Amino acid sequence: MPDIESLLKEKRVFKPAPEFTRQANWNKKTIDEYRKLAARSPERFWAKMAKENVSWFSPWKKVLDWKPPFAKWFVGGKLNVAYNCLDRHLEGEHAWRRNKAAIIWEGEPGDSRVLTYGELHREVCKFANVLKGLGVKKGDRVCLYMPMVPELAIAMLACARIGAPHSIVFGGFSAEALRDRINDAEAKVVITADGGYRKGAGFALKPAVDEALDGCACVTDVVVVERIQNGTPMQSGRDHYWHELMKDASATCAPAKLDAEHPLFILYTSGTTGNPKGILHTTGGYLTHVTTTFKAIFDIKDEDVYWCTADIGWVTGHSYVVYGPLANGATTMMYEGVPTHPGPDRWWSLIAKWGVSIFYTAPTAIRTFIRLGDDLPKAHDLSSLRLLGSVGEPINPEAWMWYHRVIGKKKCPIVDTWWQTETGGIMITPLPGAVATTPGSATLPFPGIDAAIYDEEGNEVPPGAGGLLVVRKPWPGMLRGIWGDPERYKKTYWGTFKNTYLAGDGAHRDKKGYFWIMGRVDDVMNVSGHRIGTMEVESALVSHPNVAEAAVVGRPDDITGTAIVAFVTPTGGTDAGAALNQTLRGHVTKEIGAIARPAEIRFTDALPKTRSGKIMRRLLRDIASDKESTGDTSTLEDFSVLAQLRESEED
Ligand code: 7RM
Repeated sequence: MPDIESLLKEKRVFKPAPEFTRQANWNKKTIDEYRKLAARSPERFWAKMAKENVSWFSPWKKVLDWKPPFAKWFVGGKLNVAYNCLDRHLEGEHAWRRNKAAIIWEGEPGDSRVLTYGELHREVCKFANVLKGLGVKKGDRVCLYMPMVPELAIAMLACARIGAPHSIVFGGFSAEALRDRINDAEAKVVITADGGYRKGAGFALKPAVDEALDGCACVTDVVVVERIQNGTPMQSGRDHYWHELMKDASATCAPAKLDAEHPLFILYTSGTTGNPKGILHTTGGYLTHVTTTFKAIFDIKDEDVYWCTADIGWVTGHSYVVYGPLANGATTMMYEGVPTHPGPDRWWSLIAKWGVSIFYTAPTAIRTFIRLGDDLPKAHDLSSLRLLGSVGEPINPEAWMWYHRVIGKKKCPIVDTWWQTETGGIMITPLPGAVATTPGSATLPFPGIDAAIYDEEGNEVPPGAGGLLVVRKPWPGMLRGIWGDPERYKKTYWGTFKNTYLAGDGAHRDKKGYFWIMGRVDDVMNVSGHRIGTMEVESALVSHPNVAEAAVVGRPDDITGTAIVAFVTPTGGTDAGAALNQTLRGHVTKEIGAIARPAEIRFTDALPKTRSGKIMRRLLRDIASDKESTGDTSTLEDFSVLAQLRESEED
């Protein structure tokens, strides 16, 4: 990993400003105390957090039941996530929040909606009754395939209210990808929309659901939010409009008293095989983790307007657009469309318009804006900002400095937060009132998180050395399994080191103990902060009749972090030209979605393989990024393949 060298030279240190520290939710003293407590007993620390930050119907009997690799947190405790996100802000000392904005939503065309806690509670109760009316019972799975509209958050909370785990499928996924996920989770009901707005035009979403449901026997009903009014075909008996079902729904719905380990959601994420994994999260531990981290890391106050730009279809949207902010009674903003419509300054105008004070986004977006120039943000009043966050991939020091200087005007702390779909919430992060930051480092583990870096033998590496990022103790937000596949769960995350969670990222630690995350070490690519398995794209490619064999690798890209490069061997007699190239890109889009479409396809007669027939991806990665292969090629079966591949570059 040559990048380690350049990153390690990064020496700039930004200390928390005293004015920030003075007002921080967690000041230095609190954090010292918490770190001490958590070091002695993570369980006692998390129990304290669960008590302080979450409301329970009945207390737990045991904080942690750890039978590696299966954890149960707050055993015997009863609670409800929707109650924590809504009802408790309408009662007691916080009753005034009834008329506080819970969600500020803006559509791409410029329409907007502000839902107060009182209104959101009402909508959620009504939709929970709608779900019940459709026969959804506690434990039944509900699939959400929606654009970024308030109804998405309402549907999530309604599911949580009645104990029906949701499985959200990002609206950019294709009908095929949706079908696989509906079937894997055996969802009973699908919530969708006729479409949404993107790049200045309406796009249809419902036809993908119709196509997906062609191969799904488990789904009985589809609820359709009318967003773009495109008169989408409705199947009578199966499809219902949201607004029609809501018309007569009662606004009274008691929150189900759910077990702390009751499933809250499944979220599919890419792994090293072609099949995405259904990551399972449960109720009490997850809520404790996201509520606590949100309060401490984003320093949320009642006066703040918080905006996380992630789509709710990814875990960042689950934990830090919806559950973390609402459980804290915060105002959370949602924006429907692309950052560049109607102009490339839309995001900055949104910050100025709504007075956003806390802003959480991804390095790929920051790099895009750097390229668009400083004039765009400078033309808007960004003085409401007081804290910035980054997530999704390593942030390069140049992007960090630009974010600090041009967006934060050198006065906003930046929290570079490392975590994963599997971890549920943030794991490694600065605490803005207490931890000095250095561009490119996510700094230190959150209290109660025992992160370390191991070599291949499972020994902790010395400072400065690279290795594998692991977590040595269970934590409340950790995944509870892979839906329907306990063996894969054991093998993927716990099969390398004894009783230790393997994150799949390479990292190293500097002399201060700060963590520097270097990116994936497995066959997972991180494209614009989104995880895509090389195998997924390969399976999509080989499912096309003109493809004999395919190998997919990532190539470093200035904007998206990684660009997808596919090496394809066409079947005999196929003309490997521009037409096939276009066809295959379209094919991958259809099978998975546009996010997985290769940036480049190279045709070749053969792929480099070992004598045992394994594709040598390391070589392909070098070729894709135009690097000399310096590594060992002694196991390569046919050397002429290499020369040929180097010549396969597109014009
Ligand atoms: C939250 C999220 C997880 C993968 C993870 C890393 C990478 C995320 C950072 C980061 C360096 C960060 N969930 N990653 N955050 N790398 N610094 N602050 O992104 O499941 O979709 O992806 O993303 O490789 O393993 S995710």
